[in-house]
Amino acid sequence: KKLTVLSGGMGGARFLQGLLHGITAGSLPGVDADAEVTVVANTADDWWIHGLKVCPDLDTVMYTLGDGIDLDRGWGRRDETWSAKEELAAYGVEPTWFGLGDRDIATHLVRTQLIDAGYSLSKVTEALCRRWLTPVWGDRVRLLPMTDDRVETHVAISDADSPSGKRVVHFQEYWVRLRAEVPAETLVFVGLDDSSPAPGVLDAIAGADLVLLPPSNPVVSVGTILGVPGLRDAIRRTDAPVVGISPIVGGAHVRGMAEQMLASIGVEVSAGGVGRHYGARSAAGAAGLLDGWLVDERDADQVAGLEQAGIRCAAVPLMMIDHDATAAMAAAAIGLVAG
Ligand code: GDP
Ligand code: FO1
Ligand code: CA
Repeated sequence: KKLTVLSGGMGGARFLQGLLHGITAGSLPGVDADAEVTVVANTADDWWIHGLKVCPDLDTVMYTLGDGIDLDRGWGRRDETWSAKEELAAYGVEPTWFGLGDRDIATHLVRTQLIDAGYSLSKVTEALCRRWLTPVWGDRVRLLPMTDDRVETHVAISDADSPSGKRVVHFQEYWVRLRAEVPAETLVFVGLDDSSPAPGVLDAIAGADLVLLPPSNPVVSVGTILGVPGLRDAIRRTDAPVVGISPIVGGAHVRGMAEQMLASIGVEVSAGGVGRHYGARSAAGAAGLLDGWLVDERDADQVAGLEQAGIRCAAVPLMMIDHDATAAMAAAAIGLVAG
């Protein structure tokens, strides 16, 4: 079996960890232990900082599945030290609000050198994954950037000091410095419309036996992946069933500060709102993607409406508290579209 998963950072990575746990344990219906998982990761969070190319979602997935992640922070390396960050601050170098750990910096140095030498982000990611994924998963897990092209999410916020009354900041400044606390007036996905899917991405969707949308951010993670020209169509056309898992539980993001993101594109912050935003693949003439959608038990009242919209739906526990709970979510997602 071939499974293809469109992933952001923390939500996607935790889901993948549980999914792989379920595959290894043989607890997923109809999925054998040598199933192959292709991860298509969001790269619109990427940016250049201190001369380094940093890819937070790729690295979060890579470190998580390679058992190098800092579990408390959810990003960056375990057993991290921060000498380089302190030294940069001592020089007065901005930004001081974005911290690159010493171990993490090695990843960005390798990546940046290879990019500067002309290698594509796909090739570079493959090289980094030879350290992190191959020893653990062999050929069974592949991590692909959504695109090799430069795509960056920028956010327009209001700024009384600016003549236009507005200021546009990179997603990282919005997320990390501003903690996503001020309204996101407009999201601008710079370069997205002119990007193309990275090598292997469309094939991974067309050739999949199952496509999963993990509980990743629907706007700035899955939304940007779907915005790569050709990608949404590939999902609509694949013979594989497409199932998603709601990142919204009981009307709010889990461990999240992502409310502004859905609000900025006018989508209701609810499990049903996000399910309808992705839409039913069966709906005639529409751009929907989903055959199935999982909501949390607390959102069971939304199931009937989603079913009516043409999406198979079930309400199950959706908190990724441990590998078993997350594997059970994956099993429920697969069960929803089996047979
Ligand atoms: P990011 O790139 O680090 O923001 O991570 P993702 O985009 O992959 O995932 C972020 C989303 O994960 C947030 O919107 C959360 O609501 C969701 N999330 C985090 N933990 C859980 C969980 O235990 N259950 C569910 N259903 N969603 C979760
Ligand atoms: N998140 C923070 O809240 N503060 C940081 O200083 C920070 C640094 C950082 C460095 C490398 C990296 O890969 C991720 C980093 N993150 C940091 C997390 C990350 O940028 C955001 O959570 C995501 O982009 C949203 O997915
Ligand atoms: Ca992200």
